[in-house]
Amino acid sequence: NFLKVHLCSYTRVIPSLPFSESSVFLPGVSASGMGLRLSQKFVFLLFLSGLVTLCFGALFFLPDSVRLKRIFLSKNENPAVTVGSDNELSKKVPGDPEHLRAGLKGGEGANVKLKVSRKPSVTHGARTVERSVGSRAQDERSPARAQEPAARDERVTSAAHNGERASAYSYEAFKKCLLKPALGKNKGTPSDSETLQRREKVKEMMKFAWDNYKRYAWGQNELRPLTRNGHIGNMFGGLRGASIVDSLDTLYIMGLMEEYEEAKEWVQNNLNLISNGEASLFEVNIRYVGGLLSAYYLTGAEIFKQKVVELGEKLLPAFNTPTGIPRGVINLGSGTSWSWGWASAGSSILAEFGTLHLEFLHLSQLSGNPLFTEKVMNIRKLLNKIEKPHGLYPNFLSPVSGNWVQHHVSIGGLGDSFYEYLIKSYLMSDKTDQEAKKMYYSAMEAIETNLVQKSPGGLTYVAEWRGGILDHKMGHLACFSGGMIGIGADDGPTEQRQHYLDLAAEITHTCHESYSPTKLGPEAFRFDAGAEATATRLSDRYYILRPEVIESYMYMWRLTHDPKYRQWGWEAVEALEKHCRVDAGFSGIRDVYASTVSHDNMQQSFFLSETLKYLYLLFSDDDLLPLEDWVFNTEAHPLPVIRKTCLFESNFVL
Ligand code: DMJ
Repeated sequence: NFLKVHLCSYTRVIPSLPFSESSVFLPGVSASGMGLRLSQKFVFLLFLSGLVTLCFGALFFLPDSVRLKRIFLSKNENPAVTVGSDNELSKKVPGDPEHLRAGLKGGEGANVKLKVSRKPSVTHGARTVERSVGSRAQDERSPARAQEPAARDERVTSAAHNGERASAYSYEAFKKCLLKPALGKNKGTPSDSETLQRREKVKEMMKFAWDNYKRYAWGQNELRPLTRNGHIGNMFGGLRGASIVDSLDTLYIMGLMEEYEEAKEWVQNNLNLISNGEASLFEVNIRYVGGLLSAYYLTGAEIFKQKVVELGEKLLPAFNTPTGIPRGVINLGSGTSWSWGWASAGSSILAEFGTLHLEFLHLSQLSGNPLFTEKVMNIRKLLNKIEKPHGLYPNFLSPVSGNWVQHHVSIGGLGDSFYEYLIKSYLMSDKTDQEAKKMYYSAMEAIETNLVQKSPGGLTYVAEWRGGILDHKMGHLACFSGGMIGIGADDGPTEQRQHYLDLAAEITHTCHESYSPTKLGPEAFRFDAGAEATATRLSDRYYILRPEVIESYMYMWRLTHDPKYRQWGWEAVEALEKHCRVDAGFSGIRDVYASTVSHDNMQQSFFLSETLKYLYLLFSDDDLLPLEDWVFNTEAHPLPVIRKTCLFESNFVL
């Protein structure tokens, strides 16, 4: 009994051992073990060592959360498989063929079921998240996936280190490295009166949305315009003021200076980063980190830099996984992280861990701490090396094994901004990041070969791919791809440049086609069973003030100056005014095909950050945030191109 209980002390293991109680004791041997013959002692020791080996081996099959496993195995777990970070650059990549053989093989053949909810909700409608209405990520998470906060890298919080390096950062040097003034010669004021009037209208919409948020929901995350109260939600881990942080740069660009000052003051006095809630790493990064970074770069106000570096450090523990691929949810206080409960087999989501690169590079830039860059370069390295089915990147990857978990590929929800960040990483590096460039154009080639389709009515669209089978649908989220393919056209292979620009225009046209008859578009539209860019399911007909179609109009306008894009943008302004403006703000609508509008009572923060900003830029001259100097993160926060040589010459310490 002693042997059974103490050598194999984890009770769940005992019943599964291949020994019966009597077989623990050898025949002819007294229980005390005294007076044994030498051969009996040898057999006994042999048996004992076999038992110990068996118990140790069994540890590998225990869930990660079992304390015994963490005690015995945790020390080796992280360093052994983290690629390229914390001096582990030379270690083995879990995605290489050797690991693929040993690891959890995912894909079509794997016995894993996709649990992603297809219900509409997405109150914080990220491109990456499809989840059921009102679901709480922390309720859905699988408890077995809970991770202990791994030991914090001492470089993370070393104030002395950051202080010393950060003080070397010179805002003045940065400004000298811009090719043009950020706000243009005349703040982008267009010369023709009609465009100017349209721009003024958009500015008025921003002021209206802001004033109502301020009046009814100040300090909370979003405004509920029908009930005239605030919404906090569960995406930001106890952080507040999402609409404020998301609006800083829009207010500043539009010259709403009083409002900008109020927002800045709130950040200074009320943005409390000491929070213990569970946050979406992706959402906090794109809205808060992105919002604070661009506010800093546009204004030079130190408070934004200070806050963003502090917040960035709180996100780092999410990367403490066997592969360094972060999990989707993090407790900002304890650093504990989880995978989303709805994500297939505890996987991380491509568009979530693939949408950190731009912000994290800037965090290193501002703090002087290379750790941020190392973390995202590690993700890049793994993705670059892993085998890709038909050259495509599936949406689910295990942060433990580094293998794909499901072969669902989409340029819309769950995949989208990963592709966006590849081309934007290249552009933001002053076109020096050749790896990002190569990965982007190879991914584009695979997408064109496998996903891009022409409908019977002649519309070009990007279908979704489920283990080789096409789903002929496009999400509203996927409509950002018109703009993305457009900005990437010029740097593609010479013979492909015009082709990419044409493809961008065709996709943007298709997305415009989906905007009817209200002139607002559904969440998803189909191209089968006679459908041509229309939603066939009632549950796909909602519009939550999303920006993606307008985002593509803005880029296509800048690239082609075809007046139709401004015209289409104006149609959207009129439709927003007609269907989404209510007495106390703007609201999403439940059915874009209904003659009587039903509102969803939510003014999303991305409406202020993206939809209205892209509209404003569409009606501005191109020198307002010129694309030679700025890339927009996926929440439309402008981040400057990093010109290393120039910064170095201007005495900026990298
Ligand atoms: C925004 O938060 C970002 O654009 C994100 O990448 C996807 N979805 C929303 C807007 O639709």
